Amino acid sequence: MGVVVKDFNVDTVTSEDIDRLKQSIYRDKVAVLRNQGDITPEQFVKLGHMFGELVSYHEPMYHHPDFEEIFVSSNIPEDGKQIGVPKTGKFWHADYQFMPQPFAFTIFSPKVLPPKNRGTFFINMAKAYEALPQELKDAAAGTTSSHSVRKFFKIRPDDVYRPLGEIIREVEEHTPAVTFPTVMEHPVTGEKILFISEGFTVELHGSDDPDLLDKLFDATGQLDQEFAHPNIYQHAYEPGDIVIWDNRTLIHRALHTTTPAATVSHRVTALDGLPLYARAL
Ligand code: 7UC
Ligand code: FE
Repeated sequence: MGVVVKDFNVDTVTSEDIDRLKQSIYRDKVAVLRNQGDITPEQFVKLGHMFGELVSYHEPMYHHPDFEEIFVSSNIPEDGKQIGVPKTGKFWHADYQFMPQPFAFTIFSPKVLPPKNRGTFFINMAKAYEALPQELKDAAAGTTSSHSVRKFFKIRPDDVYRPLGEIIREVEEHTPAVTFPTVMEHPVTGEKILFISEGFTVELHGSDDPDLLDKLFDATGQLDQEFAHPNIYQHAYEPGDIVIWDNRTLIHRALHTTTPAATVSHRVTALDGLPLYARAL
């Protein structure tokens, strides 16, 4: 899946190049920029800005100490201090699916790769929709789904000794669940996307089948604990890769490492000025 770019240089790339790259990501869903191992955090932010308006993560504990636009996932402390958050994204999701404006592009830069199990699982939810049996397509049509961060909101250092009820209330107040059409049309490609994920989608409205959401998770491969479902694509990283994907169409899940090997990654996330979807289906 996707395209590979071999001679990318953030300092010489033109806006026409970026436009072509964006179009190929809408179409092919993933682009890999090779040999970017020397990119600085500053250049990484610059790259992000070329794709659109960058959005900093709503919880500051994820921010890079010098660049708040960079979301840091790390399990190795620097000078005894935790930077970013460990073990992020180990569940099926689209980034910011629980927010009013989910991102158009996720730009991901693995910094320290574990020796084994380096990569991310993806499911293309346009293809997954296409592959559904007709009765599930019919059942999903015209329904809406709600998405929340509540199952995967990480306790912050300052939350120690706070009552859980108070934290839960705060999460619901700051990040109330959002509702989108269950099936939506991609604003660029016109594809039909099933916009649900097992990690963030908490409810489906407008169906008389209380099990419909679970049936959709199951049929699209999101309940497969062996990751053998034909919809699941395992993308492997090479050192120096930057991977950019269409966050409207792909859901993803961090790979489970069986050993607690060091892993560090940076990401920036961009809006593209287009609506999340062209129309509800
Ligand atoms: O800690 C995490 O796994 C972060 C997750 C709840 N949100 C990532 C995102 O961009 O939506
Ligand atoms: Fe993610």
